[in-house]
Amino acid sequence: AGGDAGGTGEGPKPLDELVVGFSQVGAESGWRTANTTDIQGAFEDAGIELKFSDAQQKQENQIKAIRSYIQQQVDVIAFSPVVESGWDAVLNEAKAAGIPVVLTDRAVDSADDSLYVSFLGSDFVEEGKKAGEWVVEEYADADDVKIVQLEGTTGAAPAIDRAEGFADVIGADDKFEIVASQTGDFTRAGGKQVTEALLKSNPDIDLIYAHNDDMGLGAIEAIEAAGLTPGEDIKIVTVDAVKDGMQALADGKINFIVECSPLLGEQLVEIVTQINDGETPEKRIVTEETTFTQEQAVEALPDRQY
Ligand code: GZL
Repeated sequence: AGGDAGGTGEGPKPLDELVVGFSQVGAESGWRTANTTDIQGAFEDAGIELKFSDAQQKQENQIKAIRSYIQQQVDVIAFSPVVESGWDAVLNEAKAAGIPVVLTDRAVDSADDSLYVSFLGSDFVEEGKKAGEWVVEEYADADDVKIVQLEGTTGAAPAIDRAEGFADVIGADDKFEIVASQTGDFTRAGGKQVTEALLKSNPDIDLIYAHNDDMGLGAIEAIEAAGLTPGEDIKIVTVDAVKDGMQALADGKINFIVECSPLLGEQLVEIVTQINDGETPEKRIVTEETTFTQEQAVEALPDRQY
């Protein structure tokens, strides 16, 4: 597999000669494992070789994986950057090697957007706003609302943007107060530990806004361990809409979920084939996603793919 995919040199390669290197964040959440399964399945269906590495949520492992794909002269490199910053050096090495890079799921904050061909993933600010809009509606008649925020991985685009979108919306009314905000690193264990600690220091909170279902599920365990009823004594809003989150929503333990689709495999294959054919993919491709109330979760659960 030569360094230049389609665009220059000998023109489009047969798909069974294409090699793509993918660096995945890790396996920290239900969303992540669904994302991995979908991407691996899409490349298998397309008959395109996918070299895959799991970085255990460490940026240095992703940089090592990308360098290894450059050494192997893969045709395209794709990755979901665990955090936004610190990528320019390795992305310039890929550029110097003539290997196109595609971002999936999360963004990088590089000023130089020539370092990647396309960014495929959700609009996380929009997701935060959707969560905020539900809170404003839900507490329309309340005088003051105390909120705990469970943040995703520090420095990760979804954590930064979901906090920004949420704050934009609830910031319009000072009856909403985020009394504590801490990272649970997108994991169930992290969500449980942080909630246990924050319940002790903030016994009278009304709502938990968790940046993903897994931290919300951890919060449920902590709330129940404290003898309280999740979804009633303390309401919970999360993002993702993976099966376990949707089950908790249907069971009334979570109150609202903003969907973040992990099903990026087919669109990533499409981008890779466009690059191979010497075409220029869209620079920014935003995934389609919706929101779920408890009633909608009961309806949707039987058909959920992930
Ligand atoms: C969002 C993705 C986030 C999910 C979490 O696109 O990056 O990472 O919301 C996952 O569940 O850990």
